[in-house]
Amino acid sequence: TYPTRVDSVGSRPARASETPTTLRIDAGLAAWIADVTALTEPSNVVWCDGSTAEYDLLTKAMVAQGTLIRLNPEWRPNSFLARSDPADVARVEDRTFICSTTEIDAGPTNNWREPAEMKAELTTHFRGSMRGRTMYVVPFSMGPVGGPLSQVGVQVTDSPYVVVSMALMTRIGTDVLNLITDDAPWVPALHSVGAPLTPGAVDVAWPHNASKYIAHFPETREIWSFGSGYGGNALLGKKCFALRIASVMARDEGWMAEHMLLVKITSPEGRVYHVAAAFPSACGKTNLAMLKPTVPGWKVETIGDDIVWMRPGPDGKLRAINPERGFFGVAPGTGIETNQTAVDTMWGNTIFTNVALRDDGDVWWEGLTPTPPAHLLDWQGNDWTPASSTPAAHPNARFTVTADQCPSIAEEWESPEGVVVDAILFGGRRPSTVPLVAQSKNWAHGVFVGATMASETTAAAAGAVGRLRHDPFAMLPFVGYNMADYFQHWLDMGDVLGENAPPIFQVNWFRKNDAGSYIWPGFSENSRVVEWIIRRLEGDVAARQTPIGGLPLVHELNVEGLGLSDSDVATLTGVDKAAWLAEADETATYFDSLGADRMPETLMTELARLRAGLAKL
Ligand code: GTP
Ligand code: SPV
Ligand code: MN
Repeated sequence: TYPTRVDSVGSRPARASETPTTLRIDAGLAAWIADVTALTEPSNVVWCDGSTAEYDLLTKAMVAQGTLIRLNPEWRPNSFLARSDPADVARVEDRTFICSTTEIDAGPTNNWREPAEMKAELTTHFRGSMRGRTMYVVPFSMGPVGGPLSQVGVQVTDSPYVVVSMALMTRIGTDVLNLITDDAPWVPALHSVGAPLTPGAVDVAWPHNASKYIAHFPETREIWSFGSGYGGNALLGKKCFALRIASVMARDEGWMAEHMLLVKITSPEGRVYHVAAAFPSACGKTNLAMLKPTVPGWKVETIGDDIVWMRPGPDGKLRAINPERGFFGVAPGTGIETNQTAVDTMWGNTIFTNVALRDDGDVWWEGLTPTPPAHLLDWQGNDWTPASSTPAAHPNARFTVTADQCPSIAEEWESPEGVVVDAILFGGRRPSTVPLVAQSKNWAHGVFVGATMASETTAAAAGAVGRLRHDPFAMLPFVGYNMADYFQHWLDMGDVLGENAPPIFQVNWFRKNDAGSYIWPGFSENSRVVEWIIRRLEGDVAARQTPIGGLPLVHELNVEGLGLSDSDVATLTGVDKAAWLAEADETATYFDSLGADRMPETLMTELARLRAGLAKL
């Protein structure tokens, strides 16, 4: 290793020649760092080595500066609370851009800007944007370092909060730097909070800029992010690289980058299966990834909770890795009764963002425990009591922690070659229409089900919550190219996989009754659905074939002891003809909006089949 330079190099702008001399730095990387340094004018440059000493130094500095609050080490060792600016609390989809050369390649679902124009506009924002701040150079790997399915990038950022978050969420440091050579592709990821400091000025706890841009250049595989310090806007390895840029790489190279969890399931007979599941943001991926089954004999272990990269292996089977190193999980609703495993994971070494602070120096949020403490400081630092009318934690409050602390982590979670995917699940928040579980008829029908997914919006993105919207494959905000082309890529992967293509299932934990309450208990009880799915893979249970897929026979779905009425079970396992006909009409309109000339014929045929099948019911 080499000494990390945390000392200031003075008030003049740093020069790129001031890179560590003990390390071999790729010339292309050095040139990029020189350009970025000249553009953003930081007061010093730090090459991050990913060491514990570096992490500790950064957290200490942030505590002194006010960005982090150290939690009581008795309850939560080496853990911190960050309170973001109230105007910077979630992904900003309306400020997220796909800058392909032609607009059609960004598809109708993304905001598009012409690349040169966007770079010109952003250059004016980045000019001098790091004045008075330190610029950190963070080499990171998505996936195990050097793995055959892994990819590397370098994030430059002026946010130490982003550096420590990247350290938890990705593999950062010197061994990654060694992989960056002029003949190996790497993704430059430029980030600034956009809040230059004038000499003598006092910094704020959470600097950001009202003008935000999350820009992607898919053809040149570059990311430029300006103005936000939060989550998916700023930790550029995550949604920006591992989904938006990687989806383009995957299309070009014959693999898949998906918004999915990944679990290992062991049946009571000891047979092992791996299941990947795509649910939209804040729709239950982390919870299913850490499922504690209530059904005796079943075991679920965690591999990933948000992103999966999949590629056909030498044996022709689909192999998947979790490209991340940690979890950036939703705090509210995550508690001892719903996800004990997550609670156990964050025993220490955790960064909490926008949760409430207890008087004893620990954290709290809605749903952590059944009874709120009598007094808290809310996510903005204001006094809060159970009588308060606002939530103590922001609805998109998050915990950031490495996956190796998770008690349910599978031993193969870092396997560089990945695990074989035995089934794929699609789900979302659907108060009506969609049953608890349905098995797609075949790959093409499964792709149709993925393409027609819809879900209620959540606090994970800025904007209205609870609005039903199309969210194909849970990838609406994350596909880096034309949506119809992305559907075609899924169909093409089915052709490549042939008989190795894993069966596809649709699930819905969020069906509501007329009174507006969830019918299905969810959480640990989702293991009953997992059991049915695995039994289908094994051919042990039958399915009732319907136009929307194979549904459980009522007596074969284990609902024992749940207190569900016969009509509840009928709702969960039935086909509501009128609702599905309306859904089909809605799908036709949606497909049309994606470009009739570009939409794969196969999916139009699936839609026609659905309508014909429903008509006969
Ligand atoms: P992102 O990290 O934003 O991609 O979210 P995610 O898909 O990982 O969602 P997560 O598992 O964090 O769950 C989000 C919210 O949904 C939490 O408040 C959970 O408590 C709630 N939730 C998860 N699973 C279930 C379920 O089975 N039933 C119900 N009713 N709520 C659930
Ligand atoms: C999501 O919104 O899907 C997340 C959180 O997982 S973020 O990293 O902010 O994208
Ligand atoms: Mn997510």
